[in-house]
Amino acid sequence: MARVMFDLCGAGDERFSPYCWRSRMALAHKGLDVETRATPFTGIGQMTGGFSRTVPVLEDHGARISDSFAIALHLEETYPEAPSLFGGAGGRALSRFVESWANSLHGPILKAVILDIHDRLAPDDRAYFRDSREKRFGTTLEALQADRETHREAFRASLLPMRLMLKAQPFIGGEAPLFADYILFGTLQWPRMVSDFPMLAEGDAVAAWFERCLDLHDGLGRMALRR
Ligand SMILES: N[C@@H](CCC(=O)N[C@@H](CS)C(=O)NCC(=O)O)C(=O)O
Repeated sequence: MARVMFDLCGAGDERFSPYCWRSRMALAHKGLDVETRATPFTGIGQMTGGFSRTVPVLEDHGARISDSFAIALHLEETYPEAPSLFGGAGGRALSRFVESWANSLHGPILKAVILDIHDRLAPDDRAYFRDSREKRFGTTLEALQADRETHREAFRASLLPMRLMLKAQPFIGGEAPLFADYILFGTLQWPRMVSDFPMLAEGDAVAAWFERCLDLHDGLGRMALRR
């Protein structure tokens, strides 16, 4: 296979990285086959030959790209005949805003499921994850997740712009999804893949949009292995 994506994995091969999901969906949108290579946190540097400290990394016929947005730009430029990920320069620029906004949701999500993420990891990754995240937050994973309802409430309140937008159109891209949808989809697929703690409220228009996204590309997101 000439196209390989290094994809973060849990101990049971769960693929849960929000950024990797953005790239998986972008590749599917373009109709491109890819071998996704299971990559633990502690294997990223070595498996990518020192190229990147983060995943996703895409190898595409000799090109090597890290960063999910850069991967989408590469796909758009390299495969212009396939369905567009941005719908033009304006859409590309606006997607940067969606990226920043979606990334701002990662704090409350992470705190709500941080111990669940830890528990999905292989032993080496568990030690690395606990050490690096406890240093970052200055407290234990247990203490962070103990307050998960509060973090979830903050997260749900932050979704208001999306909720209001969905009154006018079914996707951020309009009538059909664009990369901007995959950005937020990745953000929400992350807790779904590692935790039974539902981040979205039943009956929320954002939950309905997320369900639509799970069905895209032959149910790529819905069929992903969860343990
Ligand atoms: N801006 C990057 C962020 C990638 C990123 O932070 N990936 C995480 C996985 S979700 C990672 O590789 N973390 C490595 C680590 O924490 O050591 C992107 O959009 O791809």
